[in-house]
Parts: sequence; C-alpha cells; structure tokens
Amino acid sequence: MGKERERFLDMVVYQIYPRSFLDTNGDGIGDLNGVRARLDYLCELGVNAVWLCPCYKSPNCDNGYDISDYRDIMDEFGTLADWDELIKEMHLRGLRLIMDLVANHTSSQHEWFKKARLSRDNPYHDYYIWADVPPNDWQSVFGGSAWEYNEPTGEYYLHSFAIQQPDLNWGNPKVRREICDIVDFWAEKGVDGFRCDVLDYISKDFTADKMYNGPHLHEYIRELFGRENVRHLFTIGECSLGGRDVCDICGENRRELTTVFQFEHLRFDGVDKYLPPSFSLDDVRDVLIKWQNFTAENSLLYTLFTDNHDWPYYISRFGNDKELRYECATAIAAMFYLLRGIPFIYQGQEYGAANSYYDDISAFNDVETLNYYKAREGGTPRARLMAEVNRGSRDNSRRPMAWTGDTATAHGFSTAKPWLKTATRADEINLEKDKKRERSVFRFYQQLLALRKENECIRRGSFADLTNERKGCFVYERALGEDRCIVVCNFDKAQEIVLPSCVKEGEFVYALGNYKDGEEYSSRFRPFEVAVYLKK
Ligand code: TEU
Ligand code: CA
Repeated sequence: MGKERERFLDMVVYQIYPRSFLDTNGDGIGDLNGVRARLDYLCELGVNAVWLCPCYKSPNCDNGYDISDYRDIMDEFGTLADWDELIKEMHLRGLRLIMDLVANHTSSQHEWFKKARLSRDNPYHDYYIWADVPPNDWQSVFGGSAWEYNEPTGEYYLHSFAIQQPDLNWGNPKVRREICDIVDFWAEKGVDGFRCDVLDYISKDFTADKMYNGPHLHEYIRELFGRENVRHLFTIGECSLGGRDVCDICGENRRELTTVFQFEHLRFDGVDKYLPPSFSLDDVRDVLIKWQNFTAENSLLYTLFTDNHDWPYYISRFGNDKELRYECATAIAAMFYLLRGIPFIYQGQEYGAANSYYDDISAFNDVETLNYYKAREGGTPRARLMAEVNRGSRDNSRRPMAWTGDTATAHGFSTAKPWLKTATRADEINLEKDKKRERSVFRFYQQLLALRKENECIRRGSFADLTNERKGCFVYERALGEDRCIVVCNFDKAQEIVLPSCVKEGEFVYALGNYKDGEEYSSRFRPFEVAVYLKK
C-alpha cells in the first residue's frame, strides 16, 4: 500500500450526530457551537478526526438526510460563520473534518425538486427519476412502495427512502455536475473528507430486484472523486457491497473511494434488527477475520466500527448491557479497534451508552421507526410491538448525549426540553459518572487509543487469527517487524483460553485489560474479559 494511503491508518474518527451532541443556545437541539465547545474533550479522548452527520438546510423528515440546500447550514444548527469557526478550531487542534454527503437523494423541499415536479418540460424535471407506471415493485427502505404519484405531471417518482427524499437521476450529466460543484464548494472551504451516504444507490438497474449497485456506479464515482482537485480527500462510501465490488470501489489505483463501510458484522442477510439477532459474536468474529484477510490480500483500507446513528447500541444487541456493561463495552472496543483499519467511534460509546426503553411511541421520532410501528399497529400485540420498537429503533443511539448526572439540564445536554427524550438510563450511564468510576469505559477508550497511537504495529501491522477454540472468544496477533501485539478476548462466560505460547511474563507486557486484579497472565478468562499483550 502506498505511503499516502497508509497514512489514513493513523486516523481515529469520532462520529457526531449534531442534533444530539450539545445544545448551546437553549432550544433543546444540539448545534455546531456545541460541537465546537467539546473539541478539547475529543482531543482528551484521543481521536483525530470527526465525521459530522448532515448539518445542511433540511426540513428534517430524516434528520438532515433530506437536504434542501447543500451550501448552507440548518437553522437550528447555526450559520455558515459558525461552521467556519468550527473547522478553524478543529484544524488548530489537528482534528480533521469529514462532512456527510447525501448524493443519492435530496429533500422534496429542494428547489430542484419543487421545480421538477411542476411539469414534464421543466428544465429540472430530468434531475429526478420518473415513470408513467412503476417499472418494478421496489420497496422503500423505510417501508411502502418506492414509487410515489405526482399529481401535476401524472407520473411516479422514485424514492429509495422516505417519500420526502426523491432519488436524483445520476444518469443526467447535469446532476453529476451539480454534485461535483457541491463537493468542490466544501473542499474549497477546507473539509478533509466526505462520508458518502448510500453511495451504492446512485446507479440503478430498474430490472433488478435491488435498488443499488447498478451498472454505472464506478464510472459515476470516478467522475466525482477521480478529479485532481479532490483526490487528496478522505472519502468513505456507505456501501453494502462485497468481494470484487469492494476491490473496485476502493482499490488503490481506481481513483474512486478511500474506503467503504460494510455492514456484515451488523446485519447478516435477511436479519431484521427489530427482532432478536440470529447471529452471535462468534459470527461477528468470523466476519472480521474474513474482512481482515480480504482487505490485506487486496491492499484495501478497512473501517472498524460497531455503532452509528442507524443502529441500536451494539453492546445492547450482542452483549450484556446490564451487569456486564463495562466489561462488554471495553471488550468489544478492544476486539474491534485493535484490528487493522480505521476506527470509527460513535458518540456515547466512550461512556458505555446503552439502549433505552420507552413504553409509548410518542417517545420516538425516527421516520423509519414510526413507519415500522404504523405498518404493524393493530396487527401485532402492543407489548410485543413496543419491545420490537425499543430493540431496533434508530432513536436508541440518537438520544441526547448524557454528559452529566444533572437532570435539570437534560444530563448536561440542554437547559431546555430536548428535541428527543433522553436515554432512560442516563442517571446511571453518563460521562461524568463513568469518569468517577474506578472501572471507567472512558478511561479504557483513552488507554486503547493511546496504545494504538504509540504502537505502529497496531496501526499498520499485519493480522493473524490465533483463535483455537471457536466458541466465545477471539485471539489475534498484530505484527510489524519485531513488534507484536496479542489480543485475547472472551465474549462468553468464564472459560479457559490457552494463551499463545509466546505470551510469557518477561517477554510480553500486559498492556491493557478490563479486569486488572493480578491474574494478568492467567489462562482463565472472566466474562467479557479482554487482555492485550505487547512484546517487550
Ligand atoms: O442509511 C442507509 C440505510 O440503508 C439505513 O437506512 C439502514 O439500512 C437502516 O437504518 C437500517 O435499518 C443512510 C443514513 O445513514 C441514514 O441515517 C439515512 O436515513 C439514509 O441513508 C437515507 O439518507
Ligand atoms: Ca441549539
């Protein structure tokens, strides 16, 4: 892998959902000044980049993923001047800024769509995808038909997501030019990269059963990011692709993307997140091994993440977020973030945030959740439906950050009533309280990131799976030259895990762990115990 590319392995990204991060003007909604107010906190944690979820003008049907003006800031979040101030302060601290680019669809309130829907001969009509009769029975990701009737033209338009998110017609060169211009606008303002929302949806094959990965995908991406003026940017596509397609989309000499998010460790095919997962951390481990090997063989950059704003918390889905919350949060963090790739940490993970439980649908806001509820209301017994909603809702990870234990300020988030109810366990699980505990998730994250920073073998070394027993554990090695790092992770109840024979006191140091009680070199591993050893 070229040096330029390899440098991205030094990145550690913190994902911010600005609406829920910190409110500074007392309207109950997080804002850009709130992000700016916590930059020192991010440095204290040890990250060096931020992925900021959409902060552009938007009517908020899908919380900013429905953009009505790509060159301006959402009123609730502040102004372009606030944004300028934010990026300036970030760069002063060595933090890179990765913006969200939503290029598959706009808001139905975008000027383009407002004009496009007026008449068939409007110059903007061809910016979107129209049909006299739906050519297929594609379903929107958020439920219901993906085709919506438009009275004035007597046609249907395509929306892969909400009705208020019409898909752009990337087959139209003018649309591609518009998106290039938007990218250039922000690039000139100094952004360091883009996280590209559902990028695999931009090319479609209307005869296929899926809406993504159409025949022109790679050509369109090259047209967007292959240009000299933006080649230096870090570009990451949200793409549910596998194998060959991944090699093509982020292969070193393809002039497409730096890397992709792939979701196999979150969603195995056919699994519905509102229902209990049909796979375990053993399956997750095997997926990780597969991708570690695959990306190494093909010189690709990989991304390491468990959480984001679209999923309930990982520790609530796959671990034990009650008695073993600290152990789970730390073991899973070590299991993922010591692998080869670029770590992405979602806000709240660093203090062990967990899912909420609300008994009433009024405590939810997410369009996907509300659609899910409406489609089943009446048909499914209420208690069961609410259990599903609580298990799967994207609102779990979108509840305001719990900075403190102070309920008068919505746990340090806002002096006003927050736009979305705070996490139900925020009294018990908040940053302030976590930091005061002897076993603090935050301090573990700090140590973990410090370990990455200090050890090139963790950032850039090779990966080898050393797991013997295939149940409930993951043992792996990272190596670079003479340097070695061995990670032993137990995600089951207490069990014996034979340490690799090289790990002997004297030759290896115990560098990090989540049960430090004098049994650092023992092969008896407690529930969700993780131990990290470094060669002396
Ligand atoms: O998500 C794409 C996406 O497919 C998700 O909707 C995901 O599959 C789903 O939540 C899992 O059930 C991106 C954004 O991350 C998401 O927030 C947006 O709602 C969506 O695109 C539309 O822009
Ligand atoms: Ca605010």
